[in-house]
Amino acid sequence: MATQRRNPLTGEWIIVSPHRISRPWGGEKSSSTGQGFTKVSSYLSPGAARSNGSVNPLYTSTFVFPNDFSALVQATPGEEPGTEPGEEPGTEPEDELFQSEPAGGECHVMCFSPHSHLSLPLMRHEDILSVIREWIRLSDQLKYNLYVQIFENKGAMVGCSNSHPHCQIWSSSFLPYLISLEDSHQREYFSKHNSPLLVKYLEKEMRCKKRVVEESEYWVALVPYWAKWPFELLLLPTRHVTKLRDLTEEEVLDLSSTMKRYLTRYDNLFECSFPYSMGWHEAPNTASDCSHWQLHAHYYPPLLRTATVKKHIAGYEMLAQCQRDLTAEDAAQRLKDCDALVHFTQRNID
Ligand code: H2U
Ligand code: ZN
Repeated sequence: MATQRRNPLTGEWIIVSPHRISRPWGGEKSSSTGQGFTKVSSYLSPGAARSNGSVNPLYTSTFVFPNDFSALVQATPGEEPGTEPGEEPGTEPEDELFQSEPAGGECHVMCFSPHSHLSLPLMRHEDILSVIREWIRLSDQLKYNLYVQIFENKGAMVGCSNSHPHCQIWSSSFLPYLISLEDSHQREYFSKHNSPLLVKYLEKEMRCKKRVVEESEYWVALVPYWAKWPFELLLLPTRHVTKLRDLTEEEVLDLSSTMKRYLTRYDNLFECSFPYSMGWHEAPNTASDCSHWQLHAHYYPPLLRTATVKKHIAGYEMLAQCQRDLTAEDAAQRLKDCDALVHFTQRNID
């Protein structure tokens, strides 16, 4: 029988129907590598000319630059794009059916390292550490905006346009919709139980550990009970932390090795460079108390059965409710069965 599980961070319900997993697949198969780029793009490499003509420095570690095609730009007073309510026939300025708000902000791109062929699981600990330190620095530096979203789109399958390993940082003058949803659910839980939702959730998960994939002194990566994506992961600190900048040096060091381990498992699962969209969710930069919020990162990989068969959010899922075949517990077990230390490309290399 199918069941439904509730995501307490968003209130969304997910149908779990494991009996469907064995259905035949005659649909789309994607590139066999999971990276799927038609050609290697050089725009982000050291010394390369970007599409707007700027030339990248000969960087040797991480490299951050303002996105040449920023979706968000700092608002200039009096200059708001688009048609405002009241300007269209039949709408009033305060019409609730035609609401709009300014969307100011800035977007940056961060190249992880000078090496175009090294994704995070293949990088050295100290180089992963530089990426983490840069995430912390940027989130702190951009905190004058209301929210800083750090995210990585990895692989062409999730719409990544450039094969050079990189992430993006969008900081906005407004609270993005999903953050506001998670904020209100965590706030509500805190006012009812006097404990942060995700702190309590981890406490309960650690009693049975059947969804825990990676565990260290300071971090846990697990397939959440309510996972929507087949091999979704939720990364949580073992202590209550609201912002990236509040992490201790020990937690930062440990994060670099924990990340390397679960990302190696990801790549080893289907022996491909595992595609995903990931992002940090830290407490918003609102003046109010944020003790209800627990720092976390989400990993949403699109792959379902092999390196080439992708989960589509379409049909019933697009029109009614999301559904998964593989249970969160089975997905966690499959990831746990993968090697966390040796990447499949480095087997048999002395
Ligand atoms: P994605 O691969 O996740 O799309 O990120 C690459 C970003 O890099 C994308 O947002 C930016 C694109 O706008 N970019 C530049 O700013 N300059 C370039 O020359 C190439 C890509
Ligand atoms: Zn979240």
